[in-house]
Amino acid sequence: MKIDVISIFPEYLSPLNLSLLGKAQSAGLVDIQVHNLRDYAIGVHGSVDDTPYGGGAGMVMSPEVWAKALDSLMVEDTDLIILTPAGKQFTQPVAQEFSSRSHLIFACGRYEGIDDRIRQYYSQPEFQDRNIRVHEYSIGDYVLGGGEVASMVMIEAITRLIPGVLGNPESLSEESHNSEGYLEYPNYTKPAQWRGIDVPEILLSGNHAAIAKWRAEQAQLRAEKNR
Ligand code: 6GU
Repeated sequence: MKIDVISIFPEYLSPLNLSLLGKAQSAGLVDIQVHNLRDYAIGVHGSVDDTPYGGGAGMVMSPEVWAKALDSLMVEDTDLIILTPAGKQFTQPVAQEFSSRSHLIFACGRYEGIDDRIRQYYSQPEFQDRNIRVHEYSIGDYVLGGGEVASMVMIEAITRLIPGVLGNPESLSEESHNSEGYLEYPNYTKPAQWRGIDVPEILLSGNHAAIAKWRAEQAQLRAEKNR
């Protein structure tokens, strides 16, 4: 999978080279390229934004600058993901869907966001015919300073589902026991007693069926309490 990320703060995305994703890149499973939007700036001052039509606070990112960057990266079969708090909610099923795509572009907006004509332009039939799909995603109901952290959240959730990226693929089948897509039962490791608190007896029993049943019940209790 090829991933391009476009941002005015490319250094913000340097954690993408660490840990699991660093290894996945070295192994050739994922190729992540971060691009500086300022490299595509126009005009003598090299600005990437301007005041909003209709008035109001803040600045809007220029469609001309964004299109210069996007035109250079767009190929047949690309998913363009625009990060915005006004986007659709990113969830585990969405991560699953994107994990089998060949090319993702993450457009990280700052300020009041990217001129909406970028979404409109790349959604036109000529782009659909080239299998270019445009999406707007949010990672949750709160406002971040920009799309950079949101893009990293999405990239981590998506790439760990690519076959070969996780060291232990059993972690994935454990997760799939739950429709929401993640582990919900409480976990314990040694020591069996710590600061006066015991690990639940059943987990020491070696009775795998009973342990599975207990974990399912605990997951249910937790979901009722926290969701
Ligand atoms: Cl994608 N962007 C921003 N700026 N804030 C967010 C978000 C995205 N998702 C949740 N909050």
